[in-house]
Amino acid sequence: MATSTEAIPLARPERSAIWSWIVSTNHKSIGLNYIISGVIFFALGGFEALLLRIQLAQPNNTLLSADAFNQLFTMHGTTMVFLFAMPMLIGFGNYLVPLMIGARDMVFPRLNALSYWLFLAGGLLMYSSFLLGGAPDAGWFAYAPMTITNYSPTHGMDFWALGILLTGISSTAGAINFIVSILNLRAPGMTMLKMPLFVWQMLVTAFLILFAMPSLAVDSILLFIERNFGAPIFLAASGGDPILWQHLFWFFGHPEVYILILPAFGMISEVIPVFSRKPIFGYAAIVFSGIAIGFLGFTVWAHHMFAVGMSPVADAVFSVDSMIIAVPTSIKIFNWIATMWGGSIEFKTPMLWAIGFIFLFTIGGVTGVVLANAGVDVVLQDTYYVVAHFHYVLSLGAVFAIFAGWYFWFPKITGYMYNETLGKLHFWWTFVGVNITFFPMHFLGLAGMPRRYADYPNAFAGWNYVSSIGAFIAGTAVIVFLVVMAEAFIKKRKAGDNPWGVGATTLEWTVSSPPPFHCFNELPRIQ
Ligand code: CU1
Repeated sequence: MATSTEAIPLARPERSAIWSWIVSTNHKSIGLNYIISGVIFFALGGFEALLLRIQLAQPNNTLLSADAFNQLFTMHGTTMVFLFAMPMLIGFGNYLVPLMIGARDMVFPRLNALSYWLFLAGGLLMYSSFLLGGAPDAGWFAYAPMTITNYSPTHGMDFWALGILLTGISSTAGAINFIVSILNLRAPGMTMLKMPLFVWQMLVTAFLILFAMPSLAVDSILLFIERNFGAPIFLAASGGDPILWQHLFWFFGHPEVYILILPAFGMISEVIPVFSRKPIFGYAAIVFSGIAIGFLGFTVWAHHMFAVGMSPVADAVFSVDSMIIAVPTSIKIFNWIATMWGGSIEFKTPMLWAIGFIFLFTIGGVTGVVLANAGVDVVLQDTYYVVAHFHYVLSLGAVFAIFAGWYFWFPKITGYMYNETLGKLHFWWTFVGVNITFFPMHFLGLAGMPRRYADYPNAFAGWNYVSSIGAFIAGTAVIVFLVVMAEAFIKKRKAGDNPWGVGATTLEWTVSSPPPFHCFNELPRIQ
């Protein structure tokens, strides 16, 4: 059993760079592996989105066949959820949690490395399907009967089922690592209620992964068996139950939303106080509302299924639960605003992303409460209103938080300072682009445009055109981002141990930038 005091062998000098990278078990290299892979998958998923938006820019477009369109939106969603957002947040968690709790590494470094390589294998497996007969094409939530061979004749959905299984094993192993590390490796004096808020949210997230992932694993194994061995599981025509798939999927799928957003909440909770020059308002409220979200997150899954015809009692229960979960979420938003209130706010790049996050996430949260009404949801189900809603929550919410965290910890991780003006340009460029892309989707949804169609009648042309222009602006923001990064690595401005000053009180700011291999020569003591 490895403990924090046991020496971890250093990379031997005779190892080639590539081999020591492959066999590294250091949490910082693994964290960076996750983050860099996440960025690459983000680019792929973004490129897929751009192709979809070109196809939808005007009616009767023939850029993509209906088949190609199905594959691209399936892989766009799958990529953004499983191959970008999750690994990105797990990567930041890997890099930061040991530093923040005053440990030298995660508790199971080899398991940690295994998690990363399983995730990468899952991602590559799913992407290899593009070259091996056709990509998954039944949507990222893979409803029966769309997944059945009659509708999805290529092996795409088999690649999907196995790829999802691998990434699920990866994140479950990672979750165990986070839980055991956080519970056992904290520096002397760091009680649970002295842990940084990011660590708290990672802990709750890890429990969510642990309890949600098995449901998806069962689902994808059953799907694989049904597709390849003809077992009657989800296909009604052969005596299976398509609703069973939905229950198992969303019992994972809704907690997954919080798996993506709680670490984001954690990042925001670290950034806001530093740039408000005030301690966080209501630390305990943020901790306990995070735990409440964790529990409630498991009680709302069937709000994705109002249209399947559940009993009125079930509809009512899941409607009310879904509205209740807005309460702990609003508590956090209240706490962040109260932290900023009366502070001397510095609008540095991380802070801009954090404020952008609060603004966009709140819009997504409000449309979420609208959709939580079973009666309203039946009308809006599978329209662009839903697409707008979850993109505001995730692709704007979680992504903005990730960029807040990115700019906040970039100086710590690389040792270099980015250029503030360029960073702000990146923020505003993205902010304008994504709002032009996603806000019109509310109108399209209210007008009744269904999602996942490769074409539409002329009546929907106006807002679709606007949305596609927005997608191009948001797409070019990636170039601005690359410029910011390139500039920082060329200019090599030294960031110092703590570029943010007195407000940055968590332990990672007490070590050098980038942090030493084993983080701490002596375990820190917390007063
Ligand atoms: Cu949900």
